[in-house]
Amino acid sequence: IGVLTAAALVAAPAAACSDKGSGSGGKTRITLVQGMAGEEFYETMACGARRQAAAMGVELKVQGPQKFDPTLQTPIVNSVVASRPDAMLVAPTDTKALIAPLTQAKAAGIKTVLVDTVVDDPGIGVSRISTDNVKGGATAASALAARIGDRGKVLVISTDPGVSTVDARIKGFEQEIRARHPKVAYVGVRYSHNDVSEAGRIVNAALARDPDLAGVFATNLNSATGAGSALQQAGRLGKVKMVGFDAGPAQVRQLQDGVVQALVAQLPGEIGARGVQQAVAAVRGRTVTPSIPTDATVVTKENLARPEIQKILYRT
Ligand code: T6T
Repeated sequence: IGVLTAAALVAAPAAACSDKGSGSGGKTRITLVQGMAGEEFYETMACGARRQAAAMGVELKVQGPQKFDPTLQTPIVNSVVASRPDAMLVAPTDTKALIAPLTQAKAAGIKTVLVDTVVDDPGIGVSRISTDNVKGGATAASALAARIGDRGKVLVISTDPGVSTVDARIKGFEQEIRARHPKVAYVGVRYSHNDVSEAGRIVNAALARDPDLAGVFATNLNSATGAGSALQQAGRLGKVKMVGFDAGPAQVRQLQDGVVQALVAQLPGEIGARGVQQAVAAVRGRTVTPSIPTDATVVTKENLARPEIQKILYRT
């Protein structure tokens, strides 16, 4: 796990994403359906996609549900399909619930690229672009084990079962703990429904049940924000170590404040940019890459100031 640079991509530095649209003059029309609107991971992805679309002269629209919820995302996908773009970039919020609407998209001839998350139907998505989340989960496990002296109880906080990315992170975490950290006791996973307050309540309940809890792995932005705040409020800083996935502004603050000891940062801007490239290739009948893994990087208080790390922090 390191930092990947791709010369073919338009750089999307951590500065503000000013170009909010790529115009409507381009012939190829693409829509990005985010997992959730306004959330730093997906906004950074949108920014990368917008820049790439502008560079390639194609039109890009961005939409997303207010919550990470398949019942809210499905009608958005349906309305995008009804508007007949040439291609769609989609981050499905559930591995099963989004199969039907995405099958409709396919039947309508809309080229679909899956960005970040996937569905359980291999026939959906001409290309799938995402972090290697199993590897990312394993990386989180090693980072947490190292900070707790390789012993003690560890808890995982995730969003909901059926979200491909976080499920894969849990899998990688569990595999790594079982294979290489015999004195670390995995106490299991609790689901926050991607709600910050619920993640906090889970940590409080875990501390009451296991006062000797040694570590927490929070599998995404909201899980980490809530879990970190709860540890801070409980006065358990330094006693309970935490590793989070993703690197939004709240996570970076928690890292600086010593609430969190390490973050596994993804490259959402690159996922968005590559998504546009693949969508355009599919629409133009060019070679499409079915699966593109993007890299992840461990961010710590020690390496935070480095320019290559600053560059990958998520934008607001
Ligand atoms: O971790 C990302 C994304 O990869 C995941 O699929 C859902 O949660 C995030 O958007 C962060 O909150």
